[in-house]
Amino acid sequence: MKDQFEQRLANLEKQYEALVKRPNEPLSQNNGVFTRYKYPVVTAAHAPVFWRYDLNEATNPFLMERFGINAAFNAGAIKWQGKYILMVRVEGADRKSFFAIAESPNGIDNFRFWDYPINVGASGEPDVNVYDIRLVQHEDGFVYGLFCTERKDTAAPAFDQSAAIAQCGIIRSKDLKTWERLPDLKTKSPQQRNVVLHPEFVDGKYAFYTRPQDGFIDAGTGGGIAFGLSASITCAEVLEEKMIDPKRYHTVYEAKNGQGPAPIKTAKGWLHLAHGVRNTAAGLRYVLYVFVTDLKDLTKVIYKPAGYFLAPEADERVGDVSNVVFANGWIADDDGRVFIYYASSDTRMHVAVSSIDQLLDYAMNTAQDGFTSGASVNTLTGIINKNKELLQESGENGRIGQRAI
Ligand code: M1P
Repeated sequence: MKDQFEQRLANLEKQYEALVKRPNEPLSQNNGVFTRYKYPVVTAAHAPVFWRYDLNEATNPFLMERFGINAAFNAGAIKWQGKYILMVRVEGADRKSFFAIAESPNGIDNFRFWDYPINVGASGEPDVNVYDIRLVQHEDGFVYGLFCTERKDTAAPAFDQSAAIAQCGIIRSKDLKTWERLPDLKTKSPQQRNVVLHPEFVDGKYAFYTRPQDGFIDAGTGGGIAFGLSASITCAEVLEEKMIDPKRYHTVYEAKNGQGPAPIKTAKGWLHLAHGVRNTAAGLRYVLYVFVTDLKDLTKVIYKPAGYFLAPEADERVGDVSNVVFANGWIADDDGRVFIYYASSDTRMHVAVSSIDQLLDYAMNTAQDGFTSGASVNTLTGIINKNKELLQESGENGRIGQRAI
């Protein structure tokens, strides 16, 4: 029995080390905007062996899993003391999510969880579930984590055990290890998810991207990305939410949308990553899109390419909630690269690498949505005409033109 226990433990540890140390590889095929990587960067299997198993043979002779991990997804991200940090939404077999930090030396592989999950403390009524944290290094000196805190909707009838109320929880830290819980954000909306803190003060106030919403799943009259200010962060309250990026008919964000991570400041404007949701016969489809807001007027969208920036592909399409990509973390590195951390199908984390230059080029030079098929045909015809002219000028029309026709 002892030999079996030890053999099994040795195998578990070997497999774990092989997974965590596996080098990642960029995929050669890309669209020029970003490069995907071959392997997910964090999965449920990245949870340490000493989280999942009681390693004492006396109390666990079969070396059974005692704490199942179902998924590792929707991570906030920050570069901290030279390391690439993901604050991952880890979901146990019991469906409860919690946050745990996984750290990598290079941002693309070798992500390893810190020994303990994060204790977010409590503010008023205990959280039943917490998820989708956005990490922000604010100019006030703290790192903030804004996340969704979910509690049972006690006003719902007893037969409905799914009804929940989502609101924005807030924690802050100066070392990422100990976190101070602040009171939840107050807004007029009955439901709040996808709330993000802007990294700078605006008019001397804390600025928030919110997502007012009527129901827990259904956006109702809400469902767009809004913007609001609060004089305080220790008693944060946004009295007025100004809609800056509303949901819209026949777009990839027709049903609802939400701010991704905090925007990145660039010379051309604030670069935003968001998710858009539309309904299909197969259920909701979540994709990512990009837009840019004005440096002076943060509520003014100045560039917004049509459609999605990144959509679920191949294995990413399948998981606990299929046909979903979701991003609440990215890292703008010192060399101009941007590491975009996205989760697929509420199951695992991936990275796509781009740069500020590529993302701005994409945002500024990709046609915006014309909102009709005719407008799309006009955009495409414009691209073809310009290319034909170019090819004729370069004298290659015969060869390439034939292929095109
Ligand atoms: O299941 C897809 C996503 O659904 C929710 O996103 P939203 O608030 O936009 O509807 C969240 O629960 C998110 O965690 C999840 O990935």
